[in-house]
Amino acid sequence: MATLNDFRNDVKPNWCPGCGDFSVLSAIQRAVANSGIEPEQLAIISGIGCSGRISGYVNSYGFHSIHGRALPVAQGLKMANKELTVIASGGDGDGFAIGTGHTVHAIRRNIDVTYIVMDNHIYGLTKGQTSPRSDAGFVTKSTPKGSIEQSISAMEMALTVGATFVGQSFSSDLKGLTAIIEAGIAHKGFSLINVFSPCVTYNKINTYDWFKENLVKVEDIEGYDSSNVNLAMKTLMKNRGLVTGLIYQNKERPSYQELIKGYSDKPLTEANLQLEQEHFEKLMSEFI
Ligand SMILES: Cc1ncc(C[n+]2csc(CCOP(=O)(O)OP(=O)(O)O)c2C)c(N)n1
Ligand code: SF4
Repeated sequence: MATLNDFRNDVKPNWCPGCGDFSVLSAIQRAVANSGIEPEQLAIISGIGCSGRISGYVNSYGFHSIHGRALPVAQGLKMANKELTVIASGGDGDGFAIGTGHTVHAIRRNIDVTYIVMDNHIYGLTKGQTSPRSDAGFVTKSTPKGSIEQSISAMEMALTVGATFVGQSFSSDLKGLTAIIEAGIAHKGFSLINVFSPCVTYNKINTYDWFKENLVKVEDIEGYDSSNVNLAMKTLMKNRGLVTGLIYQNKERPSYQELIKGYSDKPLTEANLQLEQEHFEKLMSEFI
């Protein structure tokens, strides 16, 4: 059985020292090892951004796709080879700005993919512009007088479009982060995991200390029930979305693949998809 070491490779991350993304990398490697997955059974599909580099740092299949497009690639891959564990990943810009449309539809479609967002409330790779997750008033090179836009309430949005798994975590909490990724992988359907992952170089507001002061753990909320969507929404709204842990899970709703009638028992990559000659000729006769 593969261990944590089997998911490490020789590529040295070029993230800034202290970047929150190091913990996300470590948590993914721990979570897949704990889940009994082998490197050849895993694919990590990332978008573009500092966070997007993560697919190159794990010893598994990987694809560093394009900005905001990790999810279409990840969903296509999972549909074609259902035996693979597919993890999609990227930044808050990737998932909640340019890729928002894909995020919303992937959530409601519910294909069995685990989506990990490294949310630093800023665009890191392009050297520090306001992201849709930046708070109103946030000062950057792109908003020198402070952002006049409201930040997107990503977790609330996920609940309203029918999410079956919504979790949040923090880079400083390696144990909690590993556990929520394991739970996301085990979930039969789409899991959205937003990780507060500080950018130490460009975001001097939402620092490790800032998150420590502001985050509330669902385990510490008396009577919290992660199967209650109304409670999940209420708790998020009350705490400005700054809630960590398993926020919501619906174990009843079948995944997209389970709903497709006649969906191949085998991965499509192994199934015989060739048309019989007779069917082919019948089809062609309609056009010729
Ligand atoms: C289609 C397209 N538009 C814009 C860019 C420029 N670009 C690269 S990364 C990025 C945003 C990075 O922010 P985020 O997704 O939050 O990731 P981070 O770098 O913070 O991890 C942008 C706008 C691009 N590469 N491709
Ligand atoms: S710029 Fe920010 S997000 Fe990018 S590697 Fe450095 S600390 Fe991390």
